[in-house]
Amino acid sequence: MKKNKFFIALLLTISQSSFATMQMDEKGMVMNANPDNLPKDCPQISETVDLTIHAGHKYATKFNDKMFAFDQQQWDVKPCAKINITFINDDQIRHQFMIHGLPGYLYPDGMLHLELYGEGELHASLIMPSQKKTYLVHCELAQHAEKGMKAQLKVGGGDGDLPSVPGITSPIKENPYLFDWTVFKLGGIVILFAISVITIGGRGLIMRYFDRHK
Ligand SMILES: [Cu+2]
Repeated sequence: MKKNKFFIALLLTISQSSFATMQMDEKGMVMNANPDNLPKDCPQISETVDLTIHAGHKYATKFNDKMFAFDQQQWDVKPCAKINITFINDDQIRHQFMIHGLPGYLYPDGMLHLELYGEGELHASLIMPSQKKTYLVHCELAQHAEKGMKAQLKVGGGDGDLPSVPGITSPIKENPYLFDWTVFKLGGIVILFAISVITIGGRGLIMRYFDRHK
């Protein structure tokens, strides 16, 4: 009996320590929220920003060929800003709000992860570092980012735009499912040129060989 209690206590301690930054219920989960710890490079919090972010199919209708989107594709905060996020999923399906590239000593895997299994609302806070940087925000579910659920969070104006952010930057490839004929044409010209060089050169070599062995 005593042994069992000890093991249960031990298991609880282990599970609580390894999931210390994870909250989960039947509606969704929050991983790596950080409302309190200042990044090393921040002497203090510069501003507190309340951000309400919606996710859903209806926000994609303004974009061509998109299925899912956040209601905004870009946010801009000051260096060392504290952001209080309210994440609302307007769809009946799962959506995530993930920020990547955060400092690993505060955010395991450099990531803040919010996820709602269906319609609902979640809250999480984080504190951004001081450097000017553009952070990738997306939903990591299969094909959701490709279908439009991608955005960027800029700190201090950011350090450029990310590719394939709907309405902001063009995709790296217009449509990955279509064959890119321009590459084929360019490649074809190069191959034709190579073949002609080889055959002309080769013929010259053969002729020289026969000349020598007449
Ligand atoms: Cu999604």
